[in-house]
Amino acid sequence: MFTEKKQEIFDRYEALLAKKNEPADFYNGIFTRYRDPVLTAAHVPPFWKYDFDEKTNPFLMERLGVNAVFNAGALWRDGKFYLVARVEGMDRKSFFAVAESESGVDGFRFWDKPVQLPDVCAEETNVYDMRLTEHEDGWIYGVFCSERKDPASSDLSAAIARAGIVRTKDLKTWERLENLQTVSPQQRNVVLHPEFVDGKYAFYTRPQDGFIETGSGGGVCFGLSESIEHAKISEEKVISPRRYHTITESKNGAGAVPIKTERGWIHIAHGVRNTAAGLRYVLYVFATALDDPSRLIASPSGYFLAPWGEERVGDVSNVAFSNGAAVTPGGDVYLYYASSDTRLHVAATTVEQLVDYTFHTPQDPLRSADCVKQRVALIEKNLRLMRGE
Ligand code: M1P
Repeated sequence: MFTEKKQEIFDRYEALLAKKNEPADFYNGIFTRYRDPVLTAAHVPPFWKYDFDEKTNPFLMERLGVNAVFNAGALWRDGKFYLVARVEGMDRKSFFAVAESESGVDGFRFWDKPVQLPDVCAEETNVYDMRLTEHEDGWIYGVFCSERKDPASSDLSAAIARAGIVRTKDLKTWERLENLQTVSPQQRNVVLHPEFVDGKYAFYTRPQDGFIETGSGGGVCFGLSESIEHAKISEEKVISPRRYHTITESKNGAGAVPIKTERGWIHIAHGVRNTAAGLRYVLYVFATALDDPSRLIASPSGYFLAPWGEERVGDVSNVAFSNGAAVTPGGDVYLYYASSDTRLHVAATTVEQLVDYTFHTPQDPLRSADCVKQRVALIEKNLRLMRGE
């Protein structure tokens, strides 16, 4: 019974990993969605969860269950796709684990052991959402959220979020650097720019007054640091502001490492608005200038990707979130996005499509009256075309 059950567990796991993914029944001309998530809790190797010793686990129970696999940093290297995913145990603590695939849309297999970051701070309680930056200095950096309880508050849910920084050459050996210091008391969704700017390390930050609320934080910011080993930003300039009655009204945050194109740096970020049913997270796009990555040059209107169908439901429902995209030398882009803090999906597009979307989608005119004028102009143009005029 024990042996058969164990075999069944491994057979089911291998069948899941061998399952081919297919494009979903969805079209918008901007990206291709895929039918199945690329990583879920079921993709975690069984030997991370069960004790396979019949003497100590006669009922073959999961001893250390996994709740969810989601928000992943991404890289394409030497013909393979690598994800550093956020794996959340049933104990609510997250850790990082590397999964690799040949195709980028299916077959993601976790390496035998999760990442064990250097443990440098006893107060650090949770780590999550690593952005992977292949920097021109030759290192791969991982910038992630390092969270601890707020010692100044008696509220048990009061926490402090900071940006932790690690670096590696092979995703196996990780060196921990000092946490990023900024003027803002809290930081989440920090991304390292892949190139030096004015000879300095450049970061996208998201200042926030509290753990959940960004408060006076005006949006996604840009700041420079002389050093990466002792990263410190003394000035943060808003480059993608939050705006009233848009998808970024409550907050926003940088997502994937910006993609360099001939027209500018393309950023895929997230925007959050509040609703009677709670926060709604969607992905949106903006571009900054090649000669000055802090200068906004394009802001297509509205969201790029929102939770769709079953993606809308999960531990934190109505959330689409991304912290990683892999770009191949041929210009294919695989955007990894999580749905509802529960599982990870892929949306495939190309640099060419992203450039077209970013620079030819009209801007949000910010008022209903102007939005309807914008739409009527499109309708009239199409009606003329359809009439053959
Ligand atoms: O629960 C949704 C997301 O919430 C946070 O994002 P933000 O800091 O913008 O609110 C992150 O903790 C993220 O992990 C999570 O997916």
